[in-house]
Amino acid sequence: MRIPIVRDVLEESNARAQENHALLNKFGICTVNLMSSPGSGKTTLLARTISELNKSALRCAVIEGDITSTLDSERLQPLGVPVVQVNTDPFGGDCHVGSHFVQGALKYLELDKLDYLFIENIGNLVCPAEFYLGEHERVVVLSLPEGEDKPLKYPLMFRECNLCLLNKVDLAPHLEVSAERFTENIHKINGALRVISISGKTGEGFEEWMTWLQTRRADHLSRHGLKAAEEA
Ligand SMILES: Nc1nc2c(ncn2[C@@H]2O[C@H](COP(=O)(O)OP(=O)(O)OP(=O)(O)O)[C@@H](O)[C@H]2O)c(=O)[nH]1
Ligand SMILES: [Mg+2]
Repeated sequence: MRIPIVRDVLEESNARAQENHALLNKFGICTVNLMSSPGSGKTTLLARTISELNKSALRCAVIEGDITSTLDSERLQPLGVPVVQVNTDPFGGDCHVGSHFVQGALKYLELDKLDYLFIENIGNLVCPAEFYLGEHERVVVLSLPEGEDKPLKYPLMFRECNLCLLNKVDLAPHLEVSAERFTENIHKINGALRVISISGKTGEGFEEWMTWLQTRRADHLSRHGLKAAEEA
């Protein structure tokens, strides 16, 4: 009897991710996978980020990942942008968004009308880092109340991302933590990881974050010889 062995358990997942990537490139949509522990402030950051991008006439959509509930999608509804909720609970309750979920969600979006797609991954500082979804940018949100040791204890996320948003800096006066120690620990894991101190609540750091997003989109469009959606 022959027993088939899947050589790479991620093979199937990566194949879906590559398909997503090709589709997103075709439409020139800069796609950002936002990852963090539960409650670091992803949805709060997203709401303010989308409002800011909309002011510059940049069109956004969101794929909201949660094990269960539509709570975060409902919070984003007032922004009036397309939001697709993916729940993993009916399919085994995975603790991360999978590339097949993204592939399914993309079918609900008008891709020719988008400049940015944000994927809010499921709150979890470990598993989401392991799965490529076809995104262009991987951003980890780490908030001050979580403690300075987190990059040392959960290193993969910090190795895999190309930006860290150090969030809730408005709380610094009330906490016994040091923003410098956070950055030191992040850089012990990944010396090249850019860190932006930010507050989704007060808007501190948003100028730098907006510049980063717009620069990355411009780089990505030019690197792939792509046209923005409105020119395609
Ligand atoms: N003080 C302060 N509170 C914040 C900030 N950002 C978010 N919060 C609060 O932190 C809590 C969690 O924020 P969310 O935006 O729901 O966090 P999340 O990462 O989306 O959470 P999950 O989707 O459940 O993983 C809420 O009570 C927010 O109001 C911030 O910059 N400063
Ligand atoms: Mg959220």
